[in-house]
Amino acid sequence: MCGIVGAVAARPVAEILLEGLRRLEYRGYDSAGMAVSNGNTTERLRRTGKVQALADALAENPLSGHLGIAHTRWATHGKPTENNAHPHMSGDRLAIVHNGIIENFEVLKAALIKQGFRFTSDTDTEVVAHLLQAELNGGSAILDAVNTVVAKLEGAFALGVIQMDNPGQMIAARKGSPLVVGVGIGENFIASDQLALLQVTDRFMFLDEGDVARISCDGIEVWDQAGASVERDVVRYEHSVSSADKGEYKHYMMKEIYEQPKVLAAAMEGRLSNGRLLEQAFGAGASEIFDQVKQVQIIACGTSYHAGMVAKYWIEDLVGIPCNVEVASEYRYRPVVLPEGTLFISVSQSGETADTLAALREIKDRVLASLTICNVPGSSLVRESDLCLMTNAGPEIGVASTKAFTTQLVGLLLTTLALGRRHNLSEEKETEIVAALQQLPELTRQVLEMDKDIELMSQSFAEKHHSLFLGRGPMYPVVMEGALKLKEISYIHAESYPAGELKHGPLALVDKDMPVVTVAPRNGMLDKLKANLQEVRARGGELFVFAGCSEQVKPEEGMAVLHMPEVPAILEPIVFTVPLQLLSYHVAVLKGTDVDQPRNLAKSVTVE
Ligand code: HGA
Repeated sequence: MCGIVGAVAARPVAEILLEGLRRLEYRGYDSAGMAVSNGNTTERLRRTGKVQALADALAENPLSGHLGIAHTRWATHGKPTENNAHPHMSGDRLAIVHNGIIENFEVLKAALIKQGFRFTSDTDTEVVAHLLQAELNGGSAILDAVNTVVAKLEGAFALGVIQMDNPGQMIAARKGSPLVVGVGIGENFIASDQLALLQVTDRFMFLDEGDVARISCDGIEVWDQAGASVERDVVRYEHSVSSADKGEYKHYMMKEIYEQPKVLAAAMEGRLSNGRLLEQAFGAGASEIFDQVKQVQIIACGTSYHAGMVAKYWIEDLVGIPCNVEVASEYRYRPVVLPEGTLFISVSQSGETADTLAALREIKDRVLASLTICNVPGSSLVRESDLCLMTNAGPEIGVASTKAFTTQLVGLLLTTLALGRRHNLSEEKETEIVAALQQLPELTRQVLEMDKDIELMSQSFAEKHHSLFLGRGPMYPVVMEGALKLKEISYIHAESYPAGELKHGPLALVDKDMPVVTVAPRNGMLDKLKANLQEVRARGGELFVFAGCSEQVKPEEGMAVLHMPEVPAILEPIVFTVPLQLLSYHVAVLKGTDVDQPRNLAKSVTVE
C-alpha cells in the first residue's frame, strides 16, 4: 500500500525521508520516490522496485534540502513505472505525494489538458499537481490553492505538498486516507503511519477527516473541513499497543480480539467515499476485470475458508451470480470445471498459504483474473494475483485467527459491492450497506463490552469434552469458525452443523454433557432455529445462545442467552463472530492451554 513521509527541518531531510520509507516497506509497494527543495530548485528521484533502488540512486545523486516529501507507491491508476511513481510535479516548482484514489480524475484531467497542461503519468494523482499549479498561476497562495483543489476532488486522499517558493513549509490534507503529523523540536513531519517517523519523534497529531494543515519548522496550523482554524491534540506514541508486545493483555489473541474495532475501520479506510465503494482500491485495471465477471471461485484454508463461505451467501444473494467455495488442498488436486468469466478469489492471512498459492498457480492461466484478499503486503499471493485487497489487520501473532477473519469478511463484502453494482445491486442498496459498514467498529466495541458475561458463561463450558455449534444461513460458516476456534485453543472437540441438519444425525449425540452453542440473529430464519433449539432442549442438551437484540429468545432452564446489540443484517456474520472468539478464549484460559501457540499448530501454513 502507498506510504507518505514528509519533513521540514533545519537539518537536511533526505536521510529522514529515506528511513521513513524503509519503515513503511512492510506495507508493500511497487516503486518509491522523493522530492527535496533547497530554496533554489526542487529535485526529484524515483525508482521502481525496492526502496533500496531509490537509496542507491540517492547515493549517486544526493538530494540536499530542508524540505521534502517521499512516497512508496502501490499502483491503483497506471502501471508501476518510474513515470507513474510519486512525487508528481507540475512545472519544476511544485511537488505532491498522494495516497488514495481521485475518483473524478478523468473529468478533471480532460479540463486540464484543454487548459494546456501536459501529463507525464497515467496516475489519478497527477491531476492534483496540475490543479494546484493552475491555482498558483491564477495568483493564489499555496494554502488557498490546496483548499480550492481539495474541494474539487472526489474520492479518498492523503496529500503532502511542497512548493519551492515556500521553502519553509509543507501543506498536508486528508480525507478518507490516514495521515499524521509528527511533532518534533524545531522540525515537523507528516506520514501515513506513525511507524515511519518513530526515529525522529514519538509525538503525533492525528488529522481529522477533511483537515488541511500547514507545517513549518516552528509551527503546525490546522483547519477543519469547514475552514475553521482548529487545535488537534498531540499524543505520545503508545508503545504498549505496538504489534510487538501484548501491552495490557495476557495473550496476543485477546489483544487481537480487542483490536477489531480499530482494524475493521482500517479495512475500510480509503475504500469508501460518499456512500459508495472506490473499486480502484482493488488495483489498476480492477473495473475492467469486474465488468467481465460471470462467476466466482473462492479458494482458501481454515479460517479463511469460513470467510469465503460467508461471501458465498453475500455474492449469490446480492450479486446474483454463482459463487463456489472450496478448500485449497482439495481444489488443487482435482480436475475442475472453470466456466468462462470466472474470477478466482484467494483468501489468506499470510499470503503464503502453500495450498492456496499452489491452487492459484495451477489455475491462473485458465481464469478471467485472480484477486487475493490478504493481510501481508508483498506476500506471494499479492505478487502473483492480478488484483488484491489488503485487509489491513496489522500483524496477527496469535495462531488462532481473529482480527484477520473479521477484516477478511470486510474485504469480501467490499468485493461483493464491486461485483454487485454490475449485476443485481442497486445504488441505494450499496449506499445502505456502506452506511452499515460505517457502524461496524462501534458495534464491535459494544460486543466487546459483553466480555465479562461471556467469561462467566465460559465457566459452565470448560469441563466439557465435546460441543456442537449450530447456525443457519450465513451464520452457518460463522459457527464453523466458532467451532474451529474452540478446538484450536481449548482442545475441546467441537462440531459445527447447519441447524437444519440436526435431526439428520448429530441429534443422536445430544445429552446433558453436550453443550450446544448457537448464534440467533433476528432474521427470517429465527423461528426455524428456535424449533431446532427446542429439539436440543427436549434431549437435555445445554444451550448457549448469542441472540439478536429482540426479546424473541429468552433464557430458560438449561439455556443461557446473551443478547447482542442491534446489528444491520448484512453485518451479522462479522459482529456475531466476536462473542464466539471471546467464548473460546475464556474456555481455553480456564483450561490452562497455551492460547497463543496451541499444540501442533503454526501460524502461516507455508507447507502443504
Ligand atoms: N492512486 C495513486 C495512489 C495509490 C495508492 O494510494 N495506493 O495505496 C496511484 O495509483 O499512484
